Amino acid sequence: MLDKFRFLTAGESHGKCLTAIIEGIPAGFEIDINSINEDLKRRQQGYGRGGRMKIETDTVEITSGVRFGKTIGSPVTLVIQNKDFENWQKIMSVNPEDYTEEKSFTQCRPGHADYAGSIKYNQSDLRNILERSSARKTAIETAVGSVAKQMLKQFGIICSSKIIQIGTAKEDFNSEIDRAREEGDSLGGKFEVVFENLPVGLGSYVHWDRMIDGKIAQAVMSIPAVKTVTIGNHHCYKMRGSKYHDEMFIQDGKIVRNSNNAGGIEGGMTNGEPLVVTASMKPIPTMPKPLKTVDLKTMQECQAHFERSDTCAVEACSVIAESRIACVLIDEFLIKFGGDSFEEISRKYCRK
Ligand code: EPS
Repeated sequence: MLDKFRFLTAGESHGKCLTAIIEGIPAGFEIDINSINEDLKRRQQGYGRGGRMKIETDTVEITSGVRFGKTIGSPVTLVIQNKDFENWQKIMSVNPEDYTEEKSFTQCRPGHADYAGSIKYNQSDLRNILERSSARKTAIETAVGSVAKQMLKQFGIICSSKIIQIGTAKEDFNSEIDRAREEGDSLGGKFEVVFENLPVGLGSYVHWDRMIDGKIAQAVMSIPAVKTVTIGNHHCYKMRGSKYHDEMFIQDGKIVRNSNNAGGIEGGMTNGEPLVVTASMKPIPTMPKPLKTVDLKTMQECQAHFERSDTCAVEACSVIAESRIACVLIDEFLIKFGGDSFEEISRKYCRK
């Protein structure tokens, strides 16, 4: 989907490490590792996170593409070590001699990738599905997006996010999460991400796959557990046109609006107003109080597999969404103002 800012990630949840190679970052961009690590820390936090987050202290290592804090135009490689690998070395070994049936499982978790994944990839051990479908991989995706955010920031584009609702709670989120945890259950929720100071005209209306709202929706919807994505006012379907559309006025020689129901996008393009994206996350499917399911080996009804899980990860999800959206925005930014170096892009951007 991305054209100028492209990346691939690799790594299993309990494997040695998570890796990303980003291609297309022009030379001369300042990359601050501390700022990436700060985002990784934010992704690990939030009330309701589980045991794994007590083990990991996610930090990134940059192994290519940067010298003395600035990109040099070559691919940038990011690596996050999985501390938990120490406890899974034999189970996650690449060596066939280390094979053991211990830790394999066949009781699929409804709501997770286990069932469809096992059929698609012809795997009887559901660990082979769990390991990559786990939301653990969002750690390295957050790191990639953090680089994108830093690039956007160098042009004054900044982002923020907040939780709107956890389960049915609009205020006292923590007690809602405590109750779910005590009952061995899980919770989803809703969050909002805002990007400000975007230039007019990122994206396009000329083809369906160039509409930036479509790209953002794909980027956010593909975060594990996200089920809805909205841009702007989600009550649009029941509003009259006269109330929904954001009227335009002139103030001090500039075009201004008194509302932003469009959420910063009109005609598949940014319109200069803040980009406002809301998304909802379903409850996490891995639960201490397991759901009824089927053991794919015995074909008997049983209880779903459980090792450990988070009760709620909506706060983490909002940080991941910031990153995903940043990747789309920097890609569009480079399509419009791209060049081989930061200086070249800055010149184009100033002339906009
Ligand atoms: C996660 C790491 C995982 C889970 C969680 C997210 O670690 P582990 O499987 O070792 O507990 O805590 O992922 C899921 C619950 C899931 O179903 O995908 C992380 O780093 O965010």
